[in-house]
Amino acid sequence: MKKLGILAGVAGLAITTILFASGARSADDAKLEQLKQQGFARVAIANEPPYTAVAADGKVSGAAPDVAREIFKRLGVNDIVASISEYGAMIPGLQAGRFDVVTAGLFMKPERCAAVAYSEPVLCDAEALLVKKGNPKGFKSYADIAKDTSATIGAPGGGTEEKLALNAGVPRDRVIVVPDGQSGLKMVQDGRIDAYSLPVLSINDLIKKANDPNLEVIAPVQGAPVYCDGAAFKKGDEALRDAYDVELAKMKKSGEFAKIIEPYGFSAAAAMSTTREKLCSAK
Ligand code: 6CS
Repeated sequence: MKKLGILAGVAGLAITTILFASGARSADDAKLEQLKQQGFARVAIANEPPYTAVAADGKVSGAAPDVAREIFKRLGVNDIVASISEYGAMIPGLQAGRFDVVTAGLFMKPERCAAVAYSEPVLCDAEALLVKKGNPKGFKSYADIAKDTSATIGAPGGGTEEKLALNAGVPRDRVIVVPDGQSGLKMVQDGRIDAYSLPVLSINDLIKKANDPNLEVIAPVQGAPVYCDGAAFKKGDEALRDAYDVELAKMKKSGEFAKIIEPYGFSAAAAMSTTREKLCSAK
């Protein structure tokens, strides 16, 4: 996957140079033209169902890549090629040119909006905690975890839940970076952490598959906002982002957007009830 990414990057550079030399396109269209010539868009995902998923045979699915695949097809880019990344590495990877876009449920927040060019909203969700059955420590919020000096919480590195826990006052040494959902589940089952936090739909997917009667979901986490993601493009690729938004808006209007994301449990109405502008200016 990595080698393909490097080859694609070199090919992309060559194509962009030819397009500029031919004067065929403005800088704005060059990126989309490059992706068309390349034949695919390199997307960053986390492999966190139902947002993103990679099957044993390598097939990529999940609400975010499925929306992206359909939109890129409409833009003349035939496919997507996915690389799995930790949330905290997605924006640096995008800025370094390792991905063309992040389609992973990377929630819009002001600090991220300053670093990337987000599309309009796609997937919205609240936050949840996975705990032992009976919620023995009575957690309802990140502040509850902060108050209990013996409590530990697991969360994705560079992820929203890690930030929420730290901002609620949980000390750094009690916020444990967990690489993926399966690890977080196991750590709660083994009592190595008291809670594991992901968005509601991700935790629900984990607990359904675990089929373990000794686990419980606390959702929504009190005091935590409902977030929405968007496809995240590199600053400078706003023309590509705008072209993406045109197709996204058409799909929202026609009902095709709902047809893709709602079987995964997401609400099209929630994404259509807000905007990038509102989400990027949220306090
Ligand atoms: O945007 C984020 O940081 C969070 N989004 C998802 C879909 N899962 C966890 C991650 O922390």
